[in-house]
Order: sequence, then C-alpha cells, then structure tokens
Amino acid sequence: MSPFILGPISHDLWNRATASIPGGVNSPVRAFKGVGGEPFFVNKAKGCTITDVDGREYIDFVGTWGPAILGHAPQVVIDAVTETAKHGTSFGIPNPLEVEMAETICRMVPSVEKVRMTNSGTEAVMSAIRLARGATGRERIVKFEGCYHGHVDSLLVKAGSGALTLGQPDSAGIPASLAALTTTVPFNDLEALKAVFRESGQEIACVILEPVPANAGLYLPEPGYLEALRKLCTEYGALLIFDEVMTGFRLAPGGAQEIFGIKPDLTTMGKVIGGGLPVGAFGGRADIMDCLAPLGPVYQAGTLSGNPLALAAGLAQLKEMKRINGWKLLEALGTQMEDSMKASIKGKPLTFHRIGSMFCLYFCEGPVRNLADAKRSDTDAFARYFHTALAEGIYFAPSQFEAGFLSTAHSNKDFEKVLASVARVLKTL
Ligand code: HOZ
Repeated sequence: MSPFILGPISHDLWNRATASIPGGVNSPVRAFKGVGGEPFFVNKAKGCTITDVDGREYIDFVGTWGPAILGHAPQVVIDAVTETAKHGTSFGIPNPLEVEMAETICRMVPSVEKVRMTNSGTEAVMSAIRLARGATGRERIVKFEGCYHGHVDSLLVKAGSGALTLGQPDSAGIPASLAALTTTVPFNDLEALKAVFRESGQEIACVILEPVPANAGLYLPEPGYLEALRKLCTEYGALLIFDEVMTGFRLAPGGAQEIFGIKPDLTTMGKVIGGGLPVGAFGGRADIMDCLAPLGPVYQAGTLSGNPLALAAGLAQLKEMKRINGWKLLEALGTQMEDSMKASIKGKPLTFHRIGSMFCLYFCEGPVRNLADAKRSDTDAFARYFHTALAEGIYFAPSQFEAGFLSTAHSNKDFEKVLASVARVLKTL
C-alpha cells in the first residue's frame, strides 16, 4: 500500500492555517484527526472530481457533506447563481425566490405545510427546538445516542459526527442545567423509548432524530420503529421532529419521510436545497409554524435568511434533479455499488450499509443498528482504508462516523476503483 503523501502547497497552507485558525479548520472533522495525517486543500471541483491545490485529482464521495447531489458545480447552478448575483446578493426584504422555495418545499415534503428558511442546518434545528418548546409549553427534549443535529447546545449530548470522532460527544461550554433537559436513548430500542415516555412523557416537548442516522456511520431504522415512535409522540402530545438535513431531497423528493411513510410534526432541512450555498430550513404543521414571530410568541430571525443566491442555487438544483429524474438514477447507482461491494466483502468482518445515495462501510461484523454497534468498528482499519483510497485518488469522509454520498455525476467506473482499494485493505485485516 502506498501511503498518501501530502503535496507541498497543501502542506504549506496547513502550516499557515494552524497558526491562524483553531486546529486549522472551520469545522473539526475536516482536520483528519479521525484518520491521522494532514488534510489537503481544494480549490476546484467539477462533477465527482475534486482537485487539490497541488493539482491532484480525487473521486469525491463526500460531495461537500451532502449538498452536491448533481456533483460539483453543475452548470444549471452556476448559471442561476451568476444571473441572480447580477441583480444583488442580499436584500433583507422579501424576495420572490423565497416564495418559490417555500412552495417547492411544501409541495415536495409530505408533512410540511409552512416553512421558514435559515442559513444552516444547525440554525434550522436550533429554531425547531425552540419552536417545539414554545408551542408545547414543555422543556424536555429526547434525542438518540449518536445522532447529530449540528452544534446546537441542547443537542451536543451523546452526539455523533465530529463530536464523536474527536471523543467529545458532550461538549464543554454547555450549562449542565440545559443538558439535563435532554434525555438520550439508544436508536432502534423501542423498550428504552417507551420507558422514557412512561417516566416523563408529559414533560417532553419533542423527540428529534435523523430518521436514517448518518453521523455515526449509517444505520437504518428497523421495521416498525418509526411508526411506534410516531404513535408514542402523538399519545403523549410530544412533537416529532425529523432532522432531514442530510436525507431530505436526497433519499427521495420528499426525503426519508416519503420512503418510510411517516409524517413528523416538524422537519429540519438543508444541504441539497442550497445547491452548495449556505442554507437551512425548518417546516411542518401550519398550526405549529404559526407560533413563530411575527404571528406568534416564538422569536426567530435572520439577516441573510432567504438569501437570493442560495435559493436560486437550490431551486436550480431541485429543478434539474426533477428534469433528469435524479432520484431514480441515484437508486440505480447505489444498487450497483451495494451489489459489488457486498460481493467483494463477503465472508470478511465488514458490514456495508446503503440507502439511496448514502452509504457506509464498517470494519466489524454486523448487525450495526445503533451507536454501540457502530463503535465496535475497527477505526484503525478504517484509517488504513481511508489513506489507501486517498493515495489512489479516492476521497471518503475522514472519519468512520460519517456517511458517504453518491451524486448523479458518479459512475460504475468510480466504484471499480473503490473496490480495488477495498481489496488491498482487506489483505491487511
Ligand atoms: N457536520 C458535518 C458532518 N456530518 C461536517 C461538516 C464539515 O466539516 O464541513
């Protein structure tokens, strides 16, 4: 196995970055702490290829952590942003694209009757939690171990993603009194959930989850689990929030809720609907959404919310996905990848999960159905796999506890390269 050697320009930038940015990065998981080594710097991306500052190319399976569903820099998005920018980049006054985006989201997402835009998924989740508390008059929230909902105070409790990668699932700086209002339960454990409801059901403002948890790798809800959760929330008057920042507009036009046929009360969204520009959104039942200011008592605001550039990019991306029936294409690609991957790891202590265009390879025997299972994965073996792939021009997320993403720009040829890397790593297990 040839190790990945960082190019000189990246190395120089990394030295400068670590001097002026905490840890050298603006989001922790990018620092390669989960796999070792130094990250490379990118200044170009097109389709499924990213190019680093030293001119090396990689097949990208991160897709800017989800937004790049058509691959990087699709022409329709570039054109929409360029054209829109000519007329101004921000107004702070209602603009027509906000109406078009709200109508589009309400049409596409089964449970959403009204929606408000934010600038990131974190902001969307923070607002949805406040709204759930304000609308119910209750304070307790329930989340799942290993689920990650952005860096919201109340939700950095047993959190996934970078927090899990760095061994900081419970962040410093969060008042104990606030964290005490967050109850965590293991995913796919219905009895644990029922026990929480029996004990404190009348105090619970909301239950928030990624319907397909994708921040501790990727595992799926077991049959009947989401249905039972929906029922419990309704029975106890707690709101059900689906965090579809990653799965929304990706797994299906209407996200995971369309696939599983469950209607949450509120949904948080982001990534794909921004076409690679900073965006988030939260929406749901009209009676709950109308508790927001200026109609109701729950305050929520944002200077750049509904930004025309971000919405033009997102709308262009959604229209193109619809035009090419991108979801069908992605399902076919995902199936191809899954079939060949499963055939090549057969009999080995590895577990491959895939739903639509999201996937994960765990370095342990299955089943992997919750955080405790995901943590059984051999993260040293993952790091070897990551670096082998990188040296061969394939970029996966630099942590075992993240999902992989396919775009409509990927092809079977790209999977063949991945399989060759996997085969080489398998020999070292
Ligand atoms: N929260 C992202 C992973 N689930 C990482 C974002 C980033 O580093 O860009």
